[in-house]
Amino acid sequence: MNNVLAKLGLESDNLGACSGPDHWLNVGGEWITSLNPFDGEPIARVQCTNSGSYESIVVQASVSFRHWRTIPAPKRGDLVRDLGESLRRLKEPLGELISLETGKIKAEGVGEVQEMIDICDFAVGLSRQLYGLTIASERPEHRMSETWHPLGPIGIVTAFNFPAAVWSWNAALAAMCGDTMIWKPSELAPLTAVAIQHLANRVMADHGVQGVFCLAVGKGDIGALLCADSRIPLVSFTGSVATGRTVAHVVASRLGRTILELGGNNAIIVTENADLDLAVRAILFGAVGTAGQRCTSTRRIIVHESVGDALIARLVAAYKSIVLGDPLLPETLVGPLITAQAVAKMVSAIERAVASGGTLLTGGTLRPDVGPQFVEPAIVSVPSQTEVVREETFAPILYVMQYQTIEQAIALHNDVTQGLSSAIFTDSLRQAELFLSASGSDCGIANVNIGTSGAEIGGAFGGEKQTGGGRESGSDAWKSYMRRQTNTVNWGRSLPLAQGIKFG
Ligand code: UN1
Repeated sequence: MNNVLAKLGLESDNLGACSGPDHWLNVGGEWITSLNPFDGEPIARVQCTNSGSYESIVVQASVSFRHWRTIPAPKRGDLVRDLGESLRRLKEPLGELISLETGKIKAEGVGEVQEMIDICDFAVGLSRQLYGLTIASERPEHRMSETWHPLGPIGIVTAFNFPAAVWSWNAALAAMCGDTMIWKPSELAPLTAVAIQHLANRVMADHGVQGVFCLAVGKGDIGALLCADSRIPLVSFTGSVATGRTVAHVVASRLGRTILELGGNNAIIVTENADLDLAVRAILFGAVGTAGQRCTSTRRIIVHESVGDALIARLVAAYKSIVLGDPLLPETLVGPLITAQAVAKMVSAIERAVASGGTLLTGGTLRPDVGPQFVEPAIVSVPSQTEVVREETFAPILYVMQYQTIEQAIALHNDVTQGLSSAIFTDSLRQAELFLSASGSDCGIANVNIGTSGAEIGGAFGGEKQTGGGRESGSDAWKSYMRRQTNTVNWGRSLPLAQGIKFG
């Protein structure tokens, strides 16, 4: 069996995926094999949840919720603190497993675990800050306030590319808020989920609770059950726009809530006075980091025509030095794409971009000599924002367009259906502030002189338009995991009605 699985306490190559410490095996569904995208070899098999075991998981999460919601929030924070501590201890092997299963380089795998640790710390702090407002009542001897209560057992559906951090953004906050949860991970990264569930099981056992964190490995069928299940008041979904639309529709039809983190088509504007050294480094990380498979990856560059050629020359030179290879080796900068279909989509997008007038400046070559799912990151210069440029292709393709005026750049920037992350590189205060103003970027995240990816957990993460409007992680995103109650207390001896109504 693989060494890293043993380091994470997973004793077998055949893992049942489960809800709690007693249910590791016999979850009843089909077995799926987690493949290493680097060489296409199997890592281990995981058993999916079937509809029967799904039912017992939801019952467990519902029963556990009734107890968990009564535990004071700072005490719930203790559990999240211990989750963070175990992640600190297992940062290296868990980061390695993420790298093995998703193909992202190890530095990014370990970075993802750090992101989990950070959100746990954040949630622990928040566990003493679930503040509600007090409101001035219009009636004498009355007091109004807002109280935040736990919401229920929630559903968390995550994607392959951040198989751990995105769960933790939801899970650390939800657990601290008093919710229990059922996690449906991507079927492309089930092992990472099993390892994390294993760790969560131990933390829950140490605290004498169960069913706060539950896992239901499966394909779309399990996601569909969660969306249709009226016992689940909130479904947090990360994935494609197309699936997100179905999730929104199904959950809304039972009047449930969603948090949607869907596609991005993130651009960087590089102005005539930008620091090109900074811009090139940020673009490289944004466009080829995680092999272009972040929802925050940089996909479009909108550069002022006076510096366009200089920027392109530097980017092409930087791309030539990219080392493709085994994600676990320290010298590797870019690993494989997740599947053969992802490779095919990248190749076809480049072909379409070229067919619609684009010029392939570098990359795009298949590299079977490195591994079956390797393609060199590509830069394509395009004369205008054609259809393919407006689509999100989950691969390292960078489209470059040139502009003349900042207004034109912002218009191009916003002329896509997605609205997740954005950036401007400029030394002009006016241009920077314009980009951040109401007439600037229409995205949920807008940065100045840093790239589109690699957000810190302290801010609310999410985007507008077809990105879905959800917010996770920092700031006041915790409010989505709770229900708000407006309380009016009459401590006097009369019963004045609001709006001055006299009744009887
Ligand atoms: C994602 O790609 O789904 O900002 C999340 C970033 C990371 C999270 C990406 N902190 O790039």
